[in-house]
Amino acid sequence: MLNREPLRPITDAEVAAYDRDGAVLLTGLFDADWIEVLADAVERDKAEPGPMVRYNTPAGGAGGFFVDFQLWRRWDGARRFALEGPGAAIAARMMGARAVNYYHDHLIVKEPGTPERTPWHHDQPYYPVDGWMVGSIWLPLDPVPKDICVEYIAGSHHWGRWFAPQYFKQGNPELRVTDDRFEPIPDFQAERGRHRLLSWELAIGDCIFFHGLAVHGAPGNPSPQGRRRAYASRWLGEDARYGERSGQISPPIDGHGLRPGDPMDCPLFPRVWPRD
Ligand SMILES: O=C(O)CCC(=O)C(=O)O
Repeated sequence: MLNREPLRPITDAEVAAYDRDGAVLLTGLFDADWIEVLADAVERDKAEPGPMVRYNTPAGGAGGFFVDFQLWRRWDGARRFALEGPGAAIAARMMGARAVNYYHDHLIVKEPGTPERTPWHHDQPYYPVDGWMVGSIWLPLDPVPKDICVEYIAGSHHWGRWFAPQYFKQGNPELRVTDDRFEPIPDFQAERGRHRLLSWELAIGDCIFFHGLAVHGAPGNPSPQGRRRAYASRWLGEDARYGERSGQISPPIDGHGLRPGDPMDCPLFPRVWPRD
């Protein structure tokens, strides 16, 4: 069953944990049929990637760290997920939003044997988006043991800091995008012992909801068994505005026609909540 609403109510305690920590595990919200539908879109995309694809494993390297965006614009299952799935209701509830627009999707696959980490970062500095209601659903398409789950620094979304974005590929070159708020990102891997880190084991149908300013990073997937396919979707509440940026935003979505200060509402970022 492709559920349109979450399979169970989201509790006040889960919303409070999100507000406090910036990331929370939400168990059992998606029917397994959604995972199959998305997995089909993912396999199609891997065979025929989009124009923003990134291969983050060096040529000839073990495993494969594959990243792509905007599957929902090309593959029917991902489109249905964005427009008809329970994500809109989840995002509205978690962000306390009256209205939600779909921003984009971000596929992150780590094939078995992938050593590369996802570097520490937070998402909103990559986007030309200002506002507080910026949230993601990180939905794995494979069961995720805790030791390869994304890790979040609890409370980091409240720091009021914006770290300069970096590419995920080896060496982590910075994107050439500027904003007065940006500062170089500290070496959170070296100082991980100084923070409260959150990560979980996830079963099929579970997801993590996290804030656009929550600092996170992820281990590789070094085990020879088990893929780690994650379908992340980005959702914006009514306070999100198109922000002035110069340089390389990511993903580089253009053709929307928005100007600085505009609500993030247009056919490329469609209104998905409330439902018609
Ligand atoms: O899945 C990962 O390795 C990282 C996910 C991530 O960085 C994101 O969804 O923003």
